[in-house]
Amino acid sequence: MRLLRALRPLAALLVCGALAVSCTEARSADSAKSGGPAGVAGVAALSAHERIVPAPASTAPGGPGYTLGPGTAVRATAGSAGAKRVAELLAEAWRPVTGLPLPVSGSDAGTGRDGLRLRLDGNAGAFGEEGYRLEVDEDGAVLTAHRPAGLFRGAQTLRQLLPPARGPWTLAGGTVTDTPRFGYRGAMLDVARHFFTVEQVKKYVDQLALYKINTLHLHLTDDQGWRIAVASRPRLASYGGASEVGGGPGGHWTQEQYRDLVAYAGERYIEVVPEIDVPGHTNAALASYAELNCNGIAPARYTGVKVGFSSLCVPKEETYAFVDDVLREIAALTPGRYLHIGGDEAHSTSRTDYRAFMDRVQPMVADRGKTVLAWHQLTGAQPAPGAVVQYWGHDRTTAAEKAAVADAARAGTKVVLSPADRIYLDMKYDRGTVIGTAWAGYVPVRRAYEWDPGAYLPGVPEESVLGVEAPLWTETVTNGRELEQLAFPRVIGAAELGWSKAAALDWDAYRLRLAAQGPRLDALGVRYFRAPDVPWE
Ligand code: NGO
Repeated sequence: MRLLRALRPLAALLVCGALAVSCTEARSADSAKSGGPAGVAGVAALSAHERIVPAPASTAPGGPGYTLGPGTAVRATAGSAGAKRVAELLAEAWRPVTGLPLPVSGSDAGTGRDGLRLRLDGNAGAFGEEGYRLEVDEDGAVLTAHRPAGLFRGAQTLRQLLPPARGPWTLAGGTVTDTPRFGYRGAMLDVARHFFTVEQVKKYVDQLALYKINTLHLHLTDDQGWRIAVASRPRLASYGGASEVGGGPGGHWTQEQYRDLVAYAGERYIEVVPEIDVPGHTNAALASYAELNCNGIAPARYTGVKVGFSSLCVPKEETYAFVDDVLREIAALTPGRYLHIGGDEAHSTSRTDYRAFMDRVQPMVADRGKTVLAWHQLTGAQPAPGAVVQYWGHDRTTAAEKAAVADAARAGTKVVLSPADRIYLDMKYDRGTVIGTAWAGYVPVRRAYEWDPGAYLPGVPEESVLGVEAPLWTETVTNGRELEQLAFPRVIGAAELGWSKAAALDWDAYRLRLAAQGPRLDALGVRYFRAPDVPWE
């Protein structure tokens, strides 16, 4: 058995190379068979490369690996501020746990391979924006990418190759070559139902980054609170932000705080998508400015959890001056491509009004140089050319509603998949879960993982799928611990669905690899749910 194990890296190399199959695929299938539901023993048998989540496109383990020591430095391609920053972030992640100095240098001059080298290679275009190659041998590690984002993703693989909590700090030897399946791999946080501080969101950003998530969608406004300062409409934040579900004090971010958060995410190559939900889900705005109401009377602030009762006044010109003010300021705060305009559950807006509203508002997004993202109800209007819709239906969603999304996809609209009964992180895991809701049913870890985004929605082929996003709505979530309990481990599965090739998605293998993440999550202080369907070590 031991001999077999020792020969496995070599066999994997030969087989993967000869048959031109992904080594990860071959090895996953192998571990699924040998480990199967064997549980904890199966987890212990996993090699360092087999533990990487999301599963890389290909791995070829081999050789003794490199042990970090007091002399280890991290060197980045000369002249690239991006590469140097990735090197710094890697060293910052490792210093506390290893106690090593890990000096960073912005020059990779010299051909020596000692220590860690982060290389940008202008000829490595095949890696695209986020792909990378990581080679580790006894002298050190060389990480190569075409773009700094690829170095950052590869640095997360490096982090996962290091033991989570105890030395010797040996990086497993071998090569990982990796590119993502989808370009959009998101998580959403609703900071409107309950307010979260920038520090809390940064912590979440750090946790998401380790699993190669590249998009953070922030649901900034809803009936219960408006969380971002808008200079031209100050009452939105000062009044509309001072409430939340349950009657707490709420809160809002200044534009400076928001910029800081966006920059923090940006350094981790996570694009922030701000959402201003219109025309429904707008009670906080309607309460702040009376003229936005058709009857000119501002309603009281709202702290309950009902949906679908509020609407901006579609026929009034004031509405568009308001939306334009808000979108102008939010666009100016957004280096990213998208402005999310919500559009869900506008039950108090007539169909005709909804269409008229979207016809006016979508061009405003384009005028600010941004692309429209909206919940899939936008297909009830005319999605603008280039608009992206976010599908949040579930198994019981009507065929007609699904068909409308398929029709839009056929007409060129791209789709982000967030099926509620799969990756809504606010759904309870099971009947024992205390926080969360269950309107779309319970979502155990297995259910959250076992679906293929490329073949999920009838009539929406893989080419139309931009990627996946796991939303966390916070009607019941009031603090960081509850957030982590619901998000982890399911958001890790969403990250893998977005990154790993379809052939690598296999529950029996994944549950072992996920279990192997337990000690790493423990070391990072992530308060994850020890789901019963995963054989945690
Ligand atoms: C729905 C609704 C939200 C809720 C959420 C709760 C969408 C897109 N609109 O999802 O307002 O908070 O469910 O799970």
